[in-house]
Amino acid sequence: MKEVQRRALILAVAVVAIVVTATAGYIYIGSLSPAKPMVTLIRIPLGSSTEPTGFSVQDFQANFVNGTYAFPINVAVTIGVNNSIEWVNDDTVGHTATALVAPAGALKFNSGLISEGKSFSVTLNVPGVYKYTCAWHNWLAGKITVNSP
Ligand SMILES: [Cu+2]
Repeated sequence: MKEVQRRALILAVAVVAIVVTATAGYIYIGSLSPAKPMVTLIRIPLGSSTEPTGFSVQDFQANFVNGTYAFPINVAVTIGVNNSIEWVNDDTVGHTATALVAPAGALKFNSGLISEGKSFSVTLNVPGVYKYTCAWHNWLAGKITVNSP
């Protein structure tokens, strides 16, 4: 083998070794950082405190929990287990995210008052259906489905 060919071969082997090492290192370092939980945002729009036409608090109180509630639930999200919901209050008055329905074994979350511009988040560890409302404005209701792993 000529000297030039020999040097070219050594160089090629060195380049391959560097690329393989860098790639393996990158994959290894990536595996060290745990998967970040997904966060689903629910924004509470400006003007949400105004009661919409057609809303009936009697209908809400009688039927929301048991499932025959006639008023539309505008927020419906589906997430994976151990993922989070974050409510952001874009309104000028405070609201809450108060669970009235939760799967067996799950805590019913309750944000307390989320002031203007503030947010509240909850991580849901039990699969199933959650239904929540604003304690002050019951038309601000939503349904969260947490899928089984
Ligand atoms: Cu409210």
